[in-house]
Amino acid sequence: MPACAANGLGFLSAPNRLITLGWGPFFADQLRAGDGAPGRIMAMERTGARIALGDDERTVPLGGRWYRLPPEDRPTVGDWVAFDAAAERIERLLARRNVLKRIGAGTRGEIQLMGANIDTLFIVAAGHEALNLARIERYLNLAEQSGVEAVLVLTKRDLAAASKDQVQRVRGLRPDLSIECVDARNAASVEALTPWRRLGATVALAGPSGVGKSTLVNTLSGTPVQAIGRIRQRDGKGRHTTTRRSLHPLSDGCLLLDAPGMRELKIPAAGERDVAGVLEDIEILAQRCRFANCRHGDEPDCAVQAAVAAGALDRGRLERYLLLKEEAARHR
Ligand SMILES: Nc1nc2c(ncn2[C@@H]2O[C@H](COP(=O)(O)OP(=O)(O)OP(=O)(O)O)[C@@H](O)[C@H]2O)c(=O)[nH]1
Ligand SMILES: [Mg+2]
Ligand SMILES: [Zn+2]
Repeated sequence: MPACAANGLGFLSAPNRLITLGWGPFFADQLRAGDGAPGRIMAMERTGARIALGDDERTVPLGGRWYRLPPEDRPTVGDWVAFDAAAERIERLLARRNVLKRIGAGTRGEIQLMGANIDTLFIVAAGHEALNLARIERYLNLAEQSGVEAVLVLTKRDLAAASKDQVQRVRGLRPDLSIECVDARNAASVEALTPWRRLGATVALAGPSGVGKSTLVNTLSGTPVQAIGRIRQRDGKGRHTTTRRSLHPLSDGCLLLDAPGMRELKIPAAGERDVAGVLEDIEILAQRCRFANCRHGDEPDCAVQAAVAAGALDRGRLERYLLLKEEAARHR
């Protein structure tokens, strides 16, 4: 589906549609004569990069040449590229305004890209439960390092108001931080987020599983574009409904980047250590294993072992992951 057919701005000409995808002089100045059409990466799917070209959308596999580059130089969601329509391939990655990245928790510290060319980061947390200040601060630092404005969005205000005490403590971290409390399912309630929905702006959502990131995307879109998780009765936690990063154009010409929530393992011996960086990609792979309880050893049809065999996943990284899981299971 063309990126803008869904968003009510279909009457715009192709160059204007590019503006609703976040196009601007910073990128236009980088185009050279003979370059193909500019396109924005909306999602990295199993079959390749889904690229919005203004009036068209294509999914193209990433050629092997990209994998010879360091992870930071490979295309990621939110990137602008010069697209060669005849060859159906990405010619060139345009320089980024910024990129949100984190270091995987593994000892080798692999870089993981969370999204490129972001204007605002919505740090999403459930307001009815205890806030994890350490996590919020990590996201605040991440936004600052990348020159991205951060907003704290506290969801589930219909269940309980966020505690004044906790909100005060967040204010202690950054006195000028915008904090918005919403019922993510309610269109009137999420109007509080309108100031950040500027034409061509890209807003990235980050936060743990089950806090309502995809719910926000759906309510702000006005249509169910993303699958929503059910909450487990046992502990009220979400369970990784979203598995890929993807950009969603809204009717007012801004874009939301939805992302999978990250699970955190707590390892008492080392204090509260966040190993989300190691976990996320392996757990996403693991969803394609034949067995739901696969231990990624010698089970048949193990997607994680297949990724190691294909050179897409570092074996040492998998070993560290299995070790952490084992450790966490012992301390549960
Ligand atoms: N009562 C209430 N429920 C909410 C609110 N926001 C989200 N939910 C519910 O919380 C559950 C999880 O929501 P999701 O949007 O799937 O959460 P997510 O952050 O996208 O989770 P992952 O994709 O796993 O990272 C769903 O059952 C939503 O209906 C809210 O503001 N109030
Ligand atoms: Mg989600
Ligand atoms: Zn497996």
